[in-house]
Amino acid sequence: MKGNHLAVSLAGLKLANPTMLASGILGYSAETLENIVEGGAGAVVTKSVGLKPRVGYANPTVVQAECGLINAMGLPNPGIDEFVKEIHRLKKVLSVPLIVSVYGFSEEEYAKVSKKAVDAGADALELNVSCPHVKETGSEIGQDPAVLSKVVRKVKSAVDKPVFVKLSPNVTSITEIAKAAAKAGADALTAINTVKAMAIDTETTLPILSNKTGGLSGAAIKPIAVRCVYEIYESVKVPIIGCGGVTTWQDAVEFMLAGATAVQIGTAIATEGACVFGEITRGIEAYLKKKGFRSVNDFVGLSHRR
Ligand code: RRO
Repeated sequence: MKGNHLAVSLAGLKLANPTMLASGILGYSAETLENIVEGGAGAVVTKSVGLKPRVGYANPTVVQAECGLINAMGLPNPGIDEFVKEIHRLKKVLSVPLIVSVYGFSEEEYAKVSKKAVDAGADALELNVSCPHVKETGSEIGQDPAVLSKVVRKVKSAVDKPVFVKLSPNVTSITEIAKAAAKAGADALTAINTVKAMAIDTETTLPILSNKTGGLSGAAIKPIAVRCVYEIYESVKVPIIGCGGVTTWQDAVEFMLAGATAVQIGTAIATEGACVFGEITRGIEAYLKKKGFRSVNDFVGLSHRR
C-alpha cells in the first residue's frame, strides 16, 4: 500500500481507501460482502451479532422517508456460534479488513461475543452501543457514560484486536460519550448510528413500523452526522469513522474535513448499488489532484482551522 495516496491507517488496520461498508445494511453471507469489496470498499463491517440468535421484529421493518429510510429490524441475527462459520468463510475470500459488529445485553455478553469473533478471525470489532430501538442494549448502553465505559473496558480486556465504538446521535452531548469511550480504551469511534424517528400512515392512521419507532438513515441525517464528527474531533484524539448519509464523494470529503479518517456507507447502496464505493473513491482521488494534496490524510480535520 506504500505510495497509495488513498490509503488510510485506522487504529492499526490498513485500508486501501477510506470507504467502508456500514453495519446493518447487508446480510452476513460471504457472497454479499465479496460483492461490496468488488464494488471498491476498503473494509466491511458486518451486521450486529449477539450471543444468541434473534428473529427481530415483524414486518414492516423499513419505511421510506424524505431523503432516507426509517428501519426497525430489531437486531435479527444468527447468534455468534452460527456466525463464526461465516467469519471463517469470509476470511478466506475477503481481501480487505473484516470488522464484526457486536451487541450484548451485558458487558459479559459483549466480551464473550467479541472474543468468539476475534478467535474466528475478525480483524477488528465495532461495538453497537447505539441501536435506537431494542431494549436493554444499543443506545441504552451508549447513552450512559459509566455503563459504556464498563462495556468497552471488558471487551478491551478480552481481545487483542482494535475495538471501535459506534455512537448514538440520540444523546444530549455526544462529546461526553466520546470522551468516556476513548478513556475506556476505544481505538476508534464511529459516528453516527441512526436517528430515532417514526412515520404514520394517514390512511390507516397508525404508525407504519411494527415497532412504531425506528432509526432514520440516509441523506436526511448527514448534517447531524457531520456536526457529531466535528465535535468529537475537537474533544478526543482517537480516529473517527464518519457515518450517516454518505452518497457522493463530496459527502465523504465533507466528513473527512470535519475530522473523519474514513467513512461508512450504508443507505446509499440501496439507491446506487455496490459500485458507490469505487465511485466515491475515484471522486476523492480527483479532489486530491485538484486541490494539490499528497494524500487523503492531508485534509482530515482541515475544517477546524477556523
Ligand atoms: O437492527 C436494527 O433494527 C438496527 C440496529 Br442493530 C442499529 O444499530 N441501528 C438501526 O437503525 N437498526
